[in-house]
Amino acid sequence: MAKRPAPEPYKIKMVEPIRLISRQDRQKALEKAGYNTFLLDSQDVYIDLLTDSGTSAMSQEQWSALMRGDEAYAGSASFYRLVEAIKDVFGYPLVVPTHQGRAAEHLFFKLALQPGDIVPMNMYFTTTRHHLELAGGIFYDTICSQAHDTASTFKFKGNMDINKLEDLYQKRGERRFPVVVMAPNVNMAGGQPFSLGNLKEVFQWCREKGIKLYLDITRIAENAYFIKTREEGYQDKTIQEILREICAHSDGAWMSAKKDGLVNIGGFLAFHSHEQELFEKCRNEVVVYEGLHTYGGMAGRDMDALAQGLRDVCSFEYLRARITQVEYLHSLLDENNVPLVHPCGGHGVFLDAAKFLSHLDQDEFPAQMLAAQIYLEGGIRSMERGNVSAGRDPQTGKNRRPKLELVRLTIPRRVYTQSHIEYTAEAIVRCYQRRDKIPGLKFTYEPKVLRFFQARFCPLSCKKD
Ligand code: PM9
Repeated sequence: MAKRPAPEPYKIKMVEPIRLISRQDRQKALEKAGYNTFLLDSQDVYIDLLTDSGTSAMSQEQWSALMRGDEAYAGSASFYRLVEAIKDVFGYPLVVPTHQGRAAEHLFFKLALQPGDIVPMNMYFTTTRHHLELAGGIFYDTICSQAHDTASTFKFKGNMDINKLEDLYQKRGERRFPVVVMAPNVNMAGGQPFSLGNLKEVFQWCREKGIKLYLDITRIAENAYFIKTREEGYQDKTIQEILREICAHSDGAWMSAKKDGLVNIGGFLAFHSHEQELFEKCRNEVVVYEGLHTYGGMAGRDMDALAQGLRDVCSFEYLRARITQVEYLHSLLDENNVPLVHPCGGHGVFLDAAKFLSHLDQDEFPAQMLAAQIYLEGGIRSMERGNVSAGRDPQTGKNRRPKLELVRLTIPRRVYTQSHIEYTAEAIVRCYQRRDKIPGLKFTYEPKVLRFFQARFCPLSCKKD
């Protein structure tokens, strides 16, 4: 039987109404949105599991911090409080704020890469790879093979495969190999963590070769929870100690603060002191795209809310309640034999759409259609993470057909209750029971860049071409 989540270390002070519209209206909303859950209006959504990005509920300490926001254009006190928090929690002394994660990625790759550089990562993330490629870099996936197998129960599927890295390094030819990027709780792999043991090995490998190691610390606290609960030797360490140990094995990082920062908007780049040169370049360039280097696109109040959010997220009791809630949904679905990514990840439950809709070809976009059907069934919004998200190969023009064809049920932090989770599981089980009757999709509109955000589709049987 599914294990009840750990009770939350907080109670609810303010509520936001939600409503379930009729099935007929959901069908109309779906057609209007071109079968793309990104194009649904939030007023037509009952339970919104599209993303954990910018959707957290803030704590009373964060709301109080918001009121302290210093909105000075230059040298805002809120900026210094943010720098202090980043230094305390992660140990990085040099900070460049940005309005969100992709802005940090843009600056980092633009300034750290030269065209033709090779950049290995533990799997890709959509915006990360896009900015890496815009800067002329060449992305390589060097994550461990277990990450591509939804049934593998390996505890650290976010680990980098050192042999793949070494192989790539040996075969690089004339190309530069300046930086390796590792992300904790790898999003596209199902929210899967890396181990500190693996990170240390990669860091050592990079040091020996004079290569930098940067982290995308967007979901670092959730990875730290898995290190504490799964990796030998870390049970007695605090989350903050683990966070400091992770960051000590890197040259710097960027963060989309909209996830583990527990805020609705924000991001930053952060560096250890030996990276002064790259820090200076980013600090110079941020004024072109984001704003002055002491706000980088964020309001003073947002920087204060983030400074507090980074301190809040270090609570083990909070992380345990959050992750056991996600695990509860995973167990309810697993008990009903719904095909899933195993083991359960940190920020959501990932359905294996290739197995769920095994009668569809990957170019009939099973994950896209499954997300649409989950909305139709229960007013629940989820997200495709498969062939549509992966885009087309620029060389061949063909769909990339990634190994993972997933639907992500992303759980916002501190937002939904146990009955919302149970309702969600029941709706998905009903979809699973009628899976044979679900058809595939075809594009009616396909954007050239990050197509999953705005693409439109219709069922294969529809007349539009
Ligand atoms: N992630 C997510 O829903 C939001 C938009 S993309 C569908 O998972 C990582 C690991 C992310 C991420 C965003 C970004 C970009 C960088 N790295 O959204 O620009 O998961 O703040 O961050 C999303 P921003």
